[in-house]
Amino acid sequence: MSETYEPDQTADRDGSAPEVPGRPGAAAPGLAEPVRPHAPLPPKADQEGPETVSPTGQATGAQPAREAQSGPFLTTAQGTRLAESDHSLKAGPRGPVLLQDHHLREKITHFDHERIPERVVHARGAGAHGVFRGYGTAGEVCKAAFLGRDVETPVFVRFSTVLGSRGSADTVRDTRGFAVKFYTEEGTFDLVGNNIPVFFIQDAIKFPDVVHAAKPHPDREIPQAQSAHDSFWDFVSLHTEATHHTLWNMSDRGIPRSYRMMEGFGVHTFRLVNQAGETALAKFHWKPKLGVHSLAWEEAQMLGGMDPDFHRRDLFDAIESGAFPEWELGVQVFPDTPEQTFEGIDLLDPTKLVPEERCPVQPVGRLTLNANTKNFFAETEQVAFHPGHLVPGIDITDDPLLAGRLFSYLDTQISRLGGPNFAQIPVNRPHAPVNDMLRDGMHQTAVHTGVAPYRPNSLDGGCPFLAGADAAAYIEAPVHVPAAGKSREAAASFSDHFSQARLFWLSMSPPEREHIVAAYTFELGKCYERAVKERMVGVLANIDPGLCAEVAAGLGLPAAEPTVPLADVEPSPALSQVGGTWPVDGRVIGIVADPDGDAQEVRALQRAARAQGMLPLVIAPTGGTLDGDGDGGSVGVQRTFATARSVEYDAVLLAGAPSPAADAGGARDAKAATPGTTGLDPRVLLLVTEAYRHGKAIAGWNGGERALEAAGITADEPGVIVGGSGETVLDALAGALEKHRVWERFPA
Ligand code: HDE
Repeated sequence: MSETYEPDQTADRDGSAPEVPGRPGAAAPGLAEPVRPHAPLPPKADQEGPETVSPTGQATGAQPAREAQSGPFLTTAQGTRLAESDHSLKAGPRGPVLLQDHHLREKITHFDHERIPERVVHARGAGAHGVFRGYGTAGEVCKAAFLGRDVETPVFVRFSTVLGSRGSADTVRDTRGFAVKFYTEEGTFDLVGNNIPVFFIQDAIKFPDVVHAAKPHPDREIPQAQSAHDSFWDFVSLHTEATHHTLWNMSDRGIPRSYRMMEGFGVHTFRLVNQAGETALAKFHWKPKLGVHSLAWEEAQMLGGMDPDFHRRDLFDAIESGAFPEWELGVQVFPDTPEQTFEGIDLLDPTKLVPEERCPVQPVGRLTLNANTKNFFAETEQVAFHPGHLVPGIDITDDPLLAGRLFSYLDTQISRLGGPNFAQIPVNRPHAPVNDMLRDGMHQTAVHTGVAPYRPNSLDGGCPFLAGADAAAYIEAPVHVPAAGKSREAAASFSDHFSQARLFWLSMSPPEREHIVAAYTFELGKCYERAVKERMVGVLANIDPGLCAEVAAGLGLPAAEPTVPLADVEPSPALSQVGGTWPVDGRVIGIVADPDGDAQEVRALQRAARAQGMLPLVIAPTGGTLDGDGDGGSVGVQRTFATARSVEYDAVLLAGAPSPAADAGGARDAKAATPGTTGLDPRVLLLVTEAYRHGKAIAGWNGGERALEAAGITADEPGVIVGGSGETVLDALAGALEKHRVWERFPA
C-alpha cells in the first residue's frame, strides 16, 4: 500500500502558524517553503464521475467515482489483483517472452498512448484552483449571477507562455496566457486572456501567419520558445499592426517575475447586458494584489538554465505555503454606441487599449487561488478553455479577432482531447446541471437515458424544456448589424499601427526604456538577415526616433527617419511598473548564515520575516542545521552554497559571525568581526554581485558586510543596508522590497 501523507504542520513553520480554514496543512501568513505534500482538496461538487453500480450490491471498497486509485492492492486496469509486476511472463527464466502475458501487453500499450498532442500555442503552462467572489458592483451593467455580491464561484486558472513546447522554460521573453474558468451556476464562463492588453494581429485570419513566423524555423526546429530569430522579425516588421504588442513583449512585461505578479486582460471588447436588457461595451482587467513586477533580463536567461520551472514552482509553492495569490477583476465600461469607439479609440481593434486615466477600471470581484492541482495531466493539461463559453450578461462584439477564436478553441480540443466529449473530463465539467442533446462520440462516459434526444419530442414527455430569460437562458443581445456589401478589408481606423505603441513608449520610466532598448538590440542582434534588421529599425522610428537611434547604434546600423507623423499622445502612467509600493507577501529572502554565527538571531529573523509575509530561506555552506546554543534548538538550512543562486531571492542578507575577540570584549565591532567560513566564499560573492546587479536589496551585519565590501558595494548606495542587527535590517529591507527593485541602480 502506498504511503499516506499527513499534512506537515511543523517543518520549518515555527509551530505557531495558524491553518487556513478548509485547507488542512496550509499555513496562513507566516510562510515556510513546502517540504512535504499536503492533503489534496476534495473534488469540486459535480466533478465526480457517475456512481459505480455493483450488480450484486456488495461493498467492494471500489471508489472509481471519486478516485482513480482505490483499494490496497495493485491491479490491472480491470481491477484484477496482481501478484507480480516486475518480470514479464517467459518460458523459463532465460526463455522467450510469451504473447499471452496480458499484464505486460496492457502495461506497455497504455504507456505507448500516454501522450496527447500538446497545445499548438500556450503548450507550457501551470494551473491552480481557486474561488471568485463577486462584489455586487457590476449589477448596473451586467446581470451575470457570479458577479453578485458575495456570490462565490469555484474557478480553475491556467497561466502559460505562448511559443514554447510543453517542456520549455518558464522565464523566456514571451506573452503569457491568463485563462480563467468560472464554474458558475448559470454555466461555465471562460475568460481566456493574456498578460498584455493588445494583440499582434487584428484579424483571426492572420493567426497562423504570426504563429508560424514566431515558432522555431521549420528546417531545424530552433530556436525553442524565442522570438529572437529572423522569421519572427521578418513577419512583424512587414506586418506593422504587430508593432504595439511586440513593444510590450520587448518591455519588462515580457519577462514576469511571477504569475502572481502579472496583470491579465480580456483583450477584446465584450458586450455586457443588464437585467433590463441594456447593453454596454467593456474590457476586462485582472489586477494582482502583489503589483506587476518583472525579472531582470539576465535573471530570466539564467533561470532558463538553472530553474526552467521557476514560474510553475513559484505558483505551486506560494499556494502550498498559504500565500494565496489574489487578483481583483475590474471592467472598463463604455457606452454601446453604433460607432463602438471611445474618445476616438476603435473598441473593435484588438491592437488598441483604452488608457485607465481616460476610463477607470472599476472593481467587480476578487479571485483567490487556494489549491494546487492533484494531477497535472488530468487538470492542467486537459483543461479546455473557449472564449465562446459565455453566461447570460456577457456577450461578444464584432472584433474580427474574437470571431475567429470562437471557432478555433472548440475545434482544437477535438484533436487535442480526442473527440467532442471533452466537457465530460472532470476539470471541464460544468457545475450547472447539463441536459444537452449531444450524444455518443469518442470517449463518451455518460450513460444518457431517454429515447428522444431531439426536439420536438413527445416520447420523453417533451423534455428537456427551453428556458426563457427569466430562467437564465442565454439570449444574444439583439444588436443591429449594419447592412454592407461583403468585402475582405478592415475599417480605416485599423490602419493606425503606431500611435499606441508611441503612447506605451512615452509612458515608460527611464529604466523601463533602457530595458526595451536592450531587448530590441538583443533580439534583432540574433537575426542573421540585415534586411530584416534594417526594416525593423525603420518601424522603430515610427514609435520614437530616440528608441530607433539607440537600437540602431547597438546593431551597428544607421538610424531611420519616421515614415508617418509621430502621434501626439498623452502618456498613461498606469502602464509603468515603476513608482509604487506593494505588499511584500511571498517575497523570498535568502539569509546567508555563517555556521559560526548566532543561530538564534537567524531564527528570530526568520520569524520576523514570516510575520511580515515573506518567505525566508537559510543558505549555509552545507545542508543540515545550524546549531544554536539557546532554547530555540537548531535552525534548518534550506539552501547550500551549491544550490543557492541569486535569481531565487528578492533580497540577500548576510548574517555574518562575530569574531572571538569581539565576543570576549563584549562589544560587537563589525570591522573586527570574522567573515567566518561564509563571508568570502566565491559563491557568496557571486550571490551578492548578481543581487546587486539585478537591483535587489542587500544587507550585511555582524561581519556579513565584509562580503559587500569585497564585492565593491559601498554602504551609502541605495538598497544597501549595513550594520545593526537582524531585526533592524528587516524593517529597512521591507521598505526596499515594497518597490520590487532598487530602481536607482538602473540604467546600469
Ligand atoms: Fe488563443 N488559442 N488564439 N489567444 N489562447 C489557444 O486553444 C487562437 C488569442 C489564449 O491555458 C488554443 O486550447 C486563435 C488571443 C490563451 O489552455 C487555440 C487566435 C488571446 C490560451 C488558440 C488566438 C489568446 C490560448 C491552443 C486568433 C488573448 C491558452 C490550445 C484569432 C485574449 C488556454 C487551445 C489554456 C490557446 C487559438 C488569439 C489567449 C489554438 C485562432 C487574442 C490564454 O485554439
